[in-house]
Amino acid sequence: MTENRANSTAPVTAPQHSVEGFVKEFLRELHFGQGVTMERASVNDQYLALARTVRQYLMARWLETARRQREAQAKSVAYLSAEYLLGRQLDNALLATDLSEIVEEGLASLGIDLATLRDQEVEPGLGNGGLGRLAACFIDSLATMSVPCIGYGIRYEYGIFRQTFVDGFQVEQADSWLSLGSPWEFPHPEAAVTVHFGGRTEKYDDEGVERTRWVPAWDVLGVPYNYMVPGYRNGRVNTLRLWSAQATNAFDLAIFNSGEYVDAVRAQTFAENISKVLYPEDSTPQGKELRLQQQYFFVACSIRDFVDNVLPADFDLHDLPSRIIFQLNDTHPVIAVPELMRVLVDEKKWDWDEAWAVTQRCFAYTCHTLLPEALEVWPVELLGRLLPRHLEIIYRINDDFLAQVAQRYPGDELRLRRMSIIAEHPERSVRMAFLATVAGAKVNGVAALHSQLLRDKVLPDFSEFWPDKFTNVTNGVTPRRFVRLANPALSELITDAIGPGWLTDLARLREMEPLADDADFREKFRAVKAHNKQRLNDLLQRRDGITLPGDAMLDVMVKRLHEYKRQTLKVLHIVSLYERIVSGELDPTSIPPRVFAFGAKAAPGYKMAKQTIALINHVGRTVNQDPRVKGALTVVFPPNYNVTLAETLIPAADLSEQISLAGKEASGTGNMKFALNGALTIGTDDGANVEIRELVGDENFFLFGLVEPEVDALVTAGYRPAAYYEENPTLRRAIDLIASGAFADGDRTVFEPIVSNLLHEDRFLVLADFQAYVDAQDRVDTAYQDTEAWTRSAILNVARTGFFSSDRAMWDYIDRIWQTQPVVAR
Ligand code: F58
Repeated sequence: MTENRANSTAPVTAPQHSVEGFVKEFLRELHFGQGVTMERASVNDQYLALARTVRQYLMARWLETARRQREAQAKSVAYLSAEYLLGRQLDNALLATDLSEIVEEGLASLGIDLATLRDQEVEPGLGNGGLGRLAACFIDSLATMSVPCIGYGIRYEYGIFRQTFVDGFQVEQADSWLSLGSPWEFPHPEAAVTVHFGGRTEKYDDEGVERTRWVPAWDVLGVPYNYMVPGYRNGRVNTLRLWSAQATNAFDLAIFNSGEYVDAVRAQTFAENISKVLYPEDSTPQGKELRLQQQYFFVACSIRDFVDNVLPADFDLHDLPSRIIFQLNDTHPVIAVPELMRVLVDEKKWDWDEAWAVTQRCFAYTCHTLLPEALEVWPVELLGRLLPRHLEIIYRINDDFLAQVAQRYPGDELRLRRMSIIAEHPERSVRMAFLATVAGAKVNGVAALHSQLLRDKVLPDFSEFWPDKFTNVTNGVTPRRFVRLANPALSELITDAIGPGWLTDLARLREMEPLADDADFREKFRAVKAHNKQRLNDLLQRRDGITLPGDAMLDVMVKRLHEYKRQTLKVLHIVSLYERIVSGELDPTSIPPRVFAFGAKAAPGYKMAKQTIALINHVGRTVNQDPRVKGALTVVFPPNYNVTLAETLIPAADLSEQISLAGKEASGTGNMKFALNGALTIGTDDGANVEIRELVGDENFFLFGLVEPEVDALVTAGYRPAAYYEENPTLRRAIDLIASGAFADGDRTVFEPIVSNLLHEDRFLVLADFQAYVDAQDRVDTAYQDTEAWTRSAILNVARTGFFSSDRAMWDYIDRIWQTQPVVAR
């Protein structure tokens, strides 16, 4: 008995860090976890057993991290994000535990190929693009830096759709990433929390104090699913907690008793829709009711979880700001602000001012956009119907805030209207970015230029009112996934040159700078690129039956399809080259052979974006089949661009396309990944491109296009795109070729909307930047022909972009916003 008790408190230990130790546990997982023998095991059985074995190696650290954190009572970051674009988990876990070699050898001894099992994993695509991937990079960095963090989000049953092409047009398919089992998650149905919706509020007398209570109409259970977030070989494993919606068991007895059993069940399962699917929108959020339900659902669960489960039972919530900072990843979680107020005022029965003082210190807000149409607003009617108490709270926050403004600017009615959290037109609605700004202790943009424009253009009244509230934290990416895992050959080269320290201190890449002048090193660097191109070729062959021509420049544009990102500009360049070769103006042997690679998903309801995808595919088909340009120009567009594909595509690239209209891309993070993997950028003065260029130097970056003030001036003066068409014969011929139906079997109607949009509207100034872009591309061609100079520039791009580690970004957040501390093992 005593012995048993002693055992029960013994520390959890990991399996032996050896080939034998691994094989033993792997077979146990196969036999007792999957219930199969080696002879009968499918690849999926083997993958699941492997994943569960690897996770055993992390378990002791995970439990220890939690224990240490409870003891230290340190301040935590609660990252609130509706999206986490995680990418595959297995490789990252192998890297964190330093198990790759052991596993490879152990599996081989059983006749299993690790690479095959790797490919079995379907990546959790619980995000749309940059914003979701940023969240994943941030939690990786915090774990690696031993900073207490809990990521909160939604466990969508269906992540971002799987993209297929039918006749070159995008067709979406459901992403059932859970269908073969998800070995990385730990469900805790016993810890489910209840979330309420709808109904009404009522006043009541609470011992002489008038209080409000919410009488909701329906509810739903939030079941937490925990995921390990391992730090890089530092013994720390943080937690990502994603919420899944489940029906409560409180069936409506009235319906039940009337014999309508099926209706009663249906009404309940309705609630489960909340975490069913990720909205596949990029940049333009639709004001859909289900979306607001998702937002409230996950933040209500998260606040309840933190207050009731993470904090000790006797914790005095007045000290909340010393224990937590809720970082709002864009406006999607902003409803957390009135929710915390509701908990403090209605449930804990605090005074309003007391609650507001605490709430204001618990939140900080990151804005990820500059597009006005991307700023979330919720109609008052909808918010009031779904969350009546929260609407009242928002009104009160607004009243108090406007009173403050009125005091500072007496009689300035217009200012009050501009700054009100409630917009009156076109319909009465809540401006979530304003609410976040009023409630947040800090507001940050995601690149230097973006933060400046955020202050000057998006929230000028607020930055005047609270100049110190605004700050910048330039985005970053995790070097573990996007250099070490994605580019093992480059990683080895770097480590051979400067030692292994760079992986957790990326600024040390600077030490490589002198090697740019070392011919031997350049040779090795080129060998790495060639190897990565071969690896990409193998993948595309297997995946899509695409073959890349050997020895061509690889020019890559991968990101969501959006007009402001200007994939159309890239297409016009390709069409123009094609036209000039076919018409005899350009000798195809005078330019280096190029592969133009695209990867992009379009929001399913975004017509112009879907048309652009079709245009790229149709241009590709024509160009690739035409013997006159064979070898010189190749267009490839593998479907379903995702994190997994990025990890093979980016390391192979020579040229990175970052060509958004100046002042529109908040930051970009793909741009950082390319530079860190030795691609040169052709880009506008936009987002983090500005900082990349400053760091790598003008001579190692192909800058083109209007700068933001010029864009502003041109638009104000009245932009007329047709003028560029009329005056530039090269541009005219390219557009005419598209208009002629040359890429649509002679059908002039297919791409007419794109052509007419370019000529008559062109919101993102594609035509205005066309010539500058073509000129910059000519400079690229010339530069690429000097192999040694190009390689030198590529190496300098790697050496000088260590700043873009998400570790650095996290230090900046800690320093400028969070004021948290790492918790290190004793
Ligand atoms: C992106 N935003 C920015 N939004 O466009 C990009 O410049 C930046 O680098 C990145 O955030 C990280 O800061 C973005 O990805 C979305 O995907 C939202 C999804 C939900 C609907 C609204 C857009």
